[in-house]
Amino acid sequence: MAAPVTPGSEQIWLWIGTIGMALGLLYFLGRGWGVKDTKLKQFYAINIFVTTIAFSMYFAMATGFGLTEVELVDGTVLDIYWARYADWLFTTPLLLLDLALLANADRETIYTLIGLDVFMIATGLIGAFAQEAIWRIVWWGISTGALLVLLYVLVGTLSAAAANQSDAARSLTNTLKNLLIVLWLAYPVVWILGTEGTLGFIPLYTETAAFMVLDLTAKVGYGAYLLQNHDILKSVGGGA
Ligand code: RET
Repeated sequence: MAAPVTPGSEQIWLWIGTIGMALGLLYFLGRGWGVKDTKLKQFYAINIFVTTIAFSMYFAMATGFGLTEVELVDGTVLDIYWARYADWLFTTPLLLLDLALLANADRETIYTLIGLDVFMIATGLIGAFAQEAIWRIVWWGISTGALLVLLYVLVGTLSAAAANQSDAARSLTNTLKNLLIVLWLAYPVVWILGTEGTLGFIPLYTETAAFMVLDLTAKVGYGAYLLQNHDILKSVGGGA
């Protein structure tokens, strides 16, 4: 086991992320508290899970537990926040589930999306720990390929579902889909330009800030926007 590593000046962003996720969690808990409708409840439950996981992983990173060092074959030492992958491994499938349930996607499609998503995060994690720059970039390519297939399947699923959705549900689905595509595509860009990619374009300080803004928008922003629409969420999949 590597010696403990202390976070550098990027720690400030990790604390802001921790507080932001805690506030998001409290907001979802507060709003979801008295909800009786079972469909609506499941959306609250998903977003409460997402912010709970993210809060704990941000806390782990801010306090140094979620950080380790990876030594490359050329002797370079990288600070790697492994806790990000633990967060994403569980939260990204849940965020996809929000959209899939809204579109009333079938079980096979949901499993396909989740399978691709887990593969994407797992291969990204391998990339983050690979000891040769070239293999890091190759794993990044594999993970990004999975992301592109995932987005392709998602767009196809959502457009097929559109025919059976109310106008309001379709428009909410579209807004969330566009938000998801833009945000999720930014992750591999930050990764490859940041410390993980070893190309040295973005320092760890800036990279940490960028991931924090993306994480808060993709979790709290996206969830809060979704949960503004109680009437639509109650009527998902037909019925009242
Ligand atoms: C990694 C590794 C490099 C290649 C790709 C990646 C994709 C990450 C994504 C993460 C999404 C996270 C979200 C978090 C919510 O808070 C793992 C960076 C493609 C898409 C939405």
